[in-house]
Amino acid sequence: MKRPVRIAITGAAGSISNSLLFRIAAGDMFGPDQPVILQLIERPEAMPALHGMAMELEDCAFPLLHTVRLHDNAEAGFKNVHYAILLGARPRGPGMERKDLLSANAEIFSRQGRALNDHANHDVKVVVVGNPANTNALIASRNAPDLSPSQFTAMSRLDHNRTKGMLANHTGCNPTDIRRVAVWGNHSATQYPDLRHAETFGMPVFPSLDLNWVENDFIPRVQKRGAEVIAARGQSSAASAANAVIDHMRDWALGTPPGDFTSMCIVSDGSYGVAKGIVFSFPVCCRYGRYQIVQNLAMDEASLKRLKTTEAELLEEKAAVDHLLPKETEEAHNNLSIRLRSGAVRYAEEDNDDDSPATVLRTDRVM
Ligand code: NAX
Repeated sequence: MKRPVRIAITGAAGSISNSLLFRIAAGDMFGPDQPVILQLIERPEAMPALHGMAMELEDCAFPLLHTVRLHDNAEAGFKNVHYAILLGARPRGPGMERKDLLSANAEIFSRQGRALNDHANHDVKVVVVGNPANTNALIASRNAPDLSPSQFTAMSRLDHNRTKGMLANHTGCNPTDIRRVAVWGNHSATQYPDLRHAETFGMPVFPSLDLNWVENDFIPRVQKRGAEVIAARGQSSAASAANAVIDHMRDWALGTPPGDFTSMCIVSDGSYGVAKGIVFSFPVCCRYGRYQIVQNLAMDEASLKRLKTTEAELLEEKAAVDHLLPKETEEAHNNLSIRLRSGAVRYAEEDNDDDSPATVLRTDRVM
């Protein structure tokens, strides 16, 4: 059995987390031989609900769950973590303008970026899920001068999985028979779900698809799937979002399947002509805990136009928060060569404050 890894989760009493925590503790993220320490972070007013979730975790008696700690602040919650999953964000309130939403979140994510910089493991891998996820990830990354921008990602995996699911449904294939779908751009209605490189059973599928279905049915449906789910169930996607977080982190840490790629929102290095310094979803391959953008995919004019549309939206979001982005990290974000400093995961350091009141489950298991 391996030594445990530390995973921080913000917004841990929320809906996505309610599906996510139990799957992580069951071993779905990092495998059946990887024990986990969960460092759960919430707003002070949600701590009682979080305590209830910790009790339920304990009641599952998961063999891989080493310790659960509850925190009402990011600084303590990010201490020594190897992975950080940022779900908590300020939702859009009534009458709130887009720029108000961006600034409210800028406050949360700049603090969290600083806290990761100061307290997390130096190789921490971060995924931002809370919306607007791409720009929130950029804000966190820009506030972490000692970490590499390549350690910060935002989640487009739900969009990627939706793309695959809809293609599977349309063609009658099993999703495992589909490879090389991609999602480009912002996690918003401007995203571009791209089937042009997709394969079913190892053969290109695009030539056999009706272009009218792709352009007028499939693409808008993926782009607006979040709203479709809300309209149907009165709540936003939760279980599918949690599943996507599992897929995102697992592939980043353990690698994408040979011959396939996935989609991750990462700081752009200028590939495919995308502006540098924004967090943009690209097709990526992961190996040894690192990712690389898949290069040299043939892009037709219609695809490039869609990339420009979603890039314009991200540049606009960035402009709205630009005054909050520290200048000292601008250069590193505009001249990025994408590689992690190290793909190695260092395991949980011993620390001597495990008796703090934040620890609700301490098993002291021999692992
Ligand atoms: P919930 O409202 O159920 O839960 C959010 C939780 O975050 C709440 O418990 C709240 O107390 C907590 N929180 C807020 N600010 C915090 C802070 N500063 N520190 C710690 N905790 C904080 O939302 P849920 O359905 O779980 O969704 C979470 C986020 O994911 C939302 O922003 C949502 O828009 C976003 N989504 C992103 C998706 C993606 O693909 N990137 C898809 C699903 C989802 O819509």
